[in-house]
Amino acid sequence: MFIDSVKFTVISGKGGPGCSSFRTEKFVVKGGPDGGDGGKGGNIYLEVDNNTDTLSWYKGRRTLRAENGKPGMTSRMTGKSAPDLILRVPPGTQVIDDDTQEVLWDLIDEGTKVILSEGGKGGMGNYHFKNSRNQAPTYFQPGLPGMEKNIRLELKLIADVGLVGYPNVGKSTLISVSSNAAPQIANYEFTTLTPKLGVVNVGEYTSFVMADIPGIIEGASDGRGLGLEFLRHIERTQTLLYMVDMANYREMLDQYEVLREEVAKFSSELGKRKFAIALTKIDAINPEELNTKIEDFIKGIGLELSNENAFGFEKDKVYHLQDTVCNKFDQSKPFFVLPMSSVTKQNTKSVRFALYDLINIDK
Ligand SMILES: Nc1nc2c(ncn2[C@@H]2O[C@H](COP(=O)(O)OP(=O)(O)OP(=O)(O)O)[C@@H](O)[C@H]2O)c(=O)[nH]1
Ligand SMILES: [Mg+2]
Repeated sequence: MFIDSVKFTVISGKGGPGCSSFRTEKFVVKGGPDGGDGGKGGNIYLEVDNNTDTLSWYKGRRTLRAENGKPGMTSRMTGKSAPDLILRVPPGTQVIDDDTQEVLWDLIDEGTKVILSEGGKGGMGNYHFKNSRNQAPTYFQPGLPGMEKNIRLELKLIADVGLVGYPNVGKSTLISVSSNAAPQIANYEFTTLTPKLGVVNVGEYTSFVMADIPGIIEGASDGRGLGLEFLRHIERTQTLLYMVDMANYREMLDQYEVLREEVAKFSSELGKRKFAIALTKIDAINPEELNTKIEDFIKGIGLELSNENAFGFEKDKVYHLQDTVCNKFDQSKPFFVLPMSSVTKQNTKSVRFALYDLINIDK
């Protein structure tokens, strides 16, 4: 599980001051006080909105203010109250008072709305202060100030897809080209030391969460390389994308078999999750050999090539796609085996759409 967290200060609106004025009309001598009340300052609310799934809107926003109420006016007219500021958060957001560390709310259900900070009341205008002793008060109340609070929002994200591959195969590069995450990328093994999450957009309104984790090598379950401890971070992901590097000194089939084995050793559950395979770095392969290499791999793991062109897979490259329309999805086999390159962006969009479909199979 990953935690996304943002901090900011909320300041609700100030109440508008009351007005001090006297009625002035033709033929009315000494019209009494008639200054109206100030309007209320804007409240600040948090509301759960299922259409958002990140806190990224809040990044870089230090202070969020609601507007102030408008001052009262003559003729006992009340000033306009300020509109409320409604901040949308994804379900699962925890709201914490950053000064006391107290958890204020766990916001789970769509539509739940809580008030973070109430706007100041408007001040009363001078007409309220008229009495038998003082028929012409000039006194009016200022509006009450808004409330300031330091807030921290935390969102516990569970990844939908975990990337699994040997070191240096391009896992971090894929997440960087398909999501908002900006992980470290370098041409050496074990660049990624801690898991990172990215939100991958699919079309305009849907997205899923992808987790980049450190590379796995043979013997990882015995502690080689960085071990397998970090696989805990993707223990709850529904799907895995195995990334096999076509340009690696390690044989493609070996990479794949070792990865599957190591993951299963870590957790037989995780080893049985829905999965797919990306063959990476196709730009680094001689185009004449490319299709033969892919074919050999697909056949090598006991699958066949496909020819229906779903998800806009690039036509000149062979691939495998499990037929889930006529047949029931077989979870022990990959949903797709797709060649791609993050550098030339070949098939990267297709990978996003196909993964989104994989996540939603049987949902
Ligand atoms: N030619 C080519 N190089 C790529 C591609 N994707 C990534 N690379 C390069 O491969 C190297 C490793 O990329 P990373 O994304 O850091 O690999 P990783 O799998 O996250 O590696 P670790 O974090 O060490 O496990 C970098 O030099 C990338 O620029 C690709 O599609 N084509
Ligand atoms: Mg990496």
